[in-house]
Amino acid sequence: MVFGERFGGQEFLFTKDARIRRFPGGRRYVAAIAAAMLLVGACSGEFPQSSLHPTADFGEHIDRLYRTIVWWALGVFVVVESALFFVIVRFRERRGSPEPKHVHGSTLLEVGWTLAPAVVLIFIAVPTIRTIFRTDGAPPEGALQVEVIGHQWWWEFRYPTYGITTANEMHIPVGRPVTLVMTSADVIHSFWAPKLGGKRDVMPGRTTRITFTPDSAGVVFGQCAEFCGESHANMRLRVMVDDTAGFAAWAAQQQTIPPPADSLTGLVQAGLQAFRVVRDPANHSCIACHAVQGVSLGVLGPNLTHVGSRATLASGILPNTTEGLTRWLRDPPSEKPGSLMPKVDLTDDEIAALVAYLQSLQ
Ligand SMILES: [Cu+2]
Repeated sequence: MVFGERFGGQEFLFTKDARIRRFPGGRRYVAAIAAAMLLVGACSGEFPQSSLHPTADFGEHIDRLYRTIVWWALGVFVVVESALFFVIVRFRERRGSPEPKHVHGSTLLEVGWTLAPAVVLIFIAVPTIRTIFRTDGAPPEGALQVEVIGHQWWWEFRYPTYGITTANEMHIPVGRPVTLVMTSADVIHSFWAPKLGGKRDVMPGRTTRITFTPDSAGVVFGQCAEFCGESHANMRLRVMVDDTAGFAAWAAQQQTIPPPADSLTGLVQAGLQAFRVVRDPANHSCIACHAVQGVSLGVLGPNLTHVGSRATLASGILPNTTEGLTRWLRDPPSEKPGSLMPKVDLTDDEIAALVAYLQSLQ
């Protein structure tokens, strides 16, 4: 930490070892740090992620614990700063005052400043441990199970009881306990939708869980919270908390089977053909990585059987519109650095046809 300060008409830097040297523009540094902090504080924008207004029981437990700790921290701050202020004023050097008496060792003080933090830590540890057990228990009966698989850089969501596989947008019903059973296909990720609670690491070869009950409908934004490579920051997710009827309607729609290939016509049929083409020399093809029920079985990329019903693309970084799809198909790695989906030479006609086909997959 540096502090620029006027001293005898000059600005100085107070270094860690308390030596003072001239430091032109010190105040500008302080102003720049303050501005950067304000800027970071305003970063939520169109993708707000805050744990301060939880909408599930898990989030509320964390929020309550957080507030408890803030009050303890505030108490410690007031006591320590008051003592410091008192000492600074009471024992300041006065003109002509003799050197104060030097003391060494005080059993009372030493026992006091060992015991006081220990007592504070106990008052923090007890609710913390209670919260850990409360948020890590077995899922209640009747909980909706969703399998979460982290990939570089997108989220796969499977609903084993409904036979649904989707990506990046998880739908859950309000008021029903949900248990996420999570693992990773590659490296360590971390699932975090701050308003719901969490977070939990998502690891290859291991299963972790989060259980929560959402208490209000709406969209909850989330994000991978463990650095997992080049596009870690682009690994977003959305949790759509639907009312009971809305969730049932969504699930029913996701269970529909796309119309058979030979019933498609026009641009949509052309799009299906482009989707199936294997392109030399690199042998790239959509069907190698993506599944569409009745068309392809690829598992490396998101399941596209109902891609047209999703609000966003590419793990939530692009809107699922004609423009968004076109941008994505034209050059995926420029939209999402490191994307495993390569840039493929597609003509404008092929892109338009692919867009029409993908949008037809409702
Ligand atoms: Cu990540």
